[in-house]
Amino acid sequence: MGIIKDRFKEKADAANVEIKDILKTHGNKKIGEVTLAQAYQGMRGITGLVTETSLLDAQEGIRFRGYSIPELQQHLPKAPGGGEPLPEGLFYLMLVGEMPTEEDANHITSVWQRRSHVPNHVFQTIDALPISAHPMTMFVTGVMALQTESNFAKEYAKGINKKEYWNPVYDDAMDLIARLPRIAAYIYRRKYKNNEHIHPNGLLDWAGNLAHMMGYDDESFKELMRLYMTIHADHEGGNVSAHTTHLVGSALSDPYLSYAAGMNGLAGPLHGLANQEVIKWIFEMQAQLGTDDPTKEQIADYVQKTLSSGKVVPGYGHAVLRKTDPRFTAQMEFGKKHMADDKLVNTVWKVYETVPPILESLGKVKNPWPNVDAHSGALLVHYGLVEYEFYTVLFAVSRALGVLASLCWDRALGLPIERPKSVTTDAVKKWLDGKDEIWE
Ligand code: CMX
Repeated sequence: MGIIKDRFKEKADAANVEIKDILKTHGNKKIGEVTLAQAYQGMRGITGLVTETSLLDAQEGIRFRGYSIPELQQHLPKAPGGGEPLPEGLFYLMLVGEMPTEEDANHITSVWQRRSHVPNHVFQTIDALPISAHPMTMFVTGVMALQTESNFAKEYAKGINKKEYWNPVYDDAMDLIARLPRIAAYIYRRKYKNNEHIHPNGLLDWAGNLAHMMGYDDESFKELMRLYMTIHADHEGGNVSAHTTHLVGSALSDPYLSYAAGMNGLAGPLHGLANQEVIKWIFEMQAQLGTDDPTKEQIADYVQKTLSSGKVVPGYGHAVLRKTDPRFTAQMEFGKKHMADDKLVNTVWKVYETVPPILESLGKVKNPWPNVDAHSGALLVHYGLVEYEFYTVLFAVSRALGVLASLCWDRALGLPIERPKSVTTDAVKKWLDGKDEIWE
């Protein structure tokens, strides 16, 4: 087996023993209570999942295996001469549970380089879609076409022992992550750059190579990609993309099917598609106001217009977070370092000063602060990546790191098929009348 695979298996075996012991002694302890409102309103705040790779705190933000984003920026290995973390290192941290050495991160870079070949039928399948198709449609279609390569599906068909499920799932996760930059870049060049493609550079790291294949060879853009791929990777288990990947995987659908399902969820405007919506919203505001440098007063008026037409302000609010998203702050720091005078980036900062008090004044928005999607687009536009419909594809490439590391853990821990209980309103009414107790 490979070095990383061995380390992962060792950790998973130890965790299995520990979890068995916890469940034997404490399995009947209550972890919370569920209210009727929670059942009707998106299951907010119900603790009902185990995801090992990261944990979200409403006030502080995400921690990956205990490390906050600034701590990741400090401790994760960097590309030579670079200042931002290598996503390879974050993947190692999420998978193995320990901070990687530079050698570990470089090892993953070379493994992903080796596994990055994308068979031709994947490109042909993408090419069969009209050029007008949304990049996320092309992306998920490409991933589905790649499912022909699943080791897990082949091994399952042969009758693999359930104790071994984790092994081909691990291989599928590594293969899939390795291949995603090529698929993403292909879609970008097909849709926006006259179908003129750029070969991978075997000397570059995973995110650097993605930038290169898209046609962005500026070193600071590569740094942005490393940061972007790191901060979008995971946000504990309950968000739509992570939960869907986990849920579909629990039916033993292979990692390609599970990840594609999760990314269909990421493509929703209340989740990952919000990153395109933010820039679309700002571009529309600029067009309506006739300026690329709106004042805070003009922005406030535009926000009110958005709200009064029954729309959300994209990039603001969160189901769990109750403070400015540290992923927003990390991007703001990047903006200050690399493009402090950029007008669009400055507009994003002015929006940040304007929107929270307005949302707060509505009295119903639980979190008026910006999330990760409020900032990312403006940084991309700075480098010329103005095609905002593509942004969610970048999010999806990054999100693979978290959801596929989690899927490896799901199978290594032998987690069962997920099947929570649902009820009908009729049953609820009977239960409230004391006539039905079957689901108490
Ligand atoms: N603009 C306007 N209204 C908002 C709002 C926003 N940014 N955020 C929340 N609200 C509204 C909700 O629509 C809801 O209104 P109704 O009661 O009329 O339906 C009310 O405030 C309460 O919602 P909430 O409990 O604060 O938020 P939810 O947990 O239901 O939803 C989220 C969270 C992210 C979907 C929501 O804040 C939103 O729609 N934000 C804009 C879209 C966005 O940026 N999504 C990206 C999230 C990050 C990611 O996953 O990538």
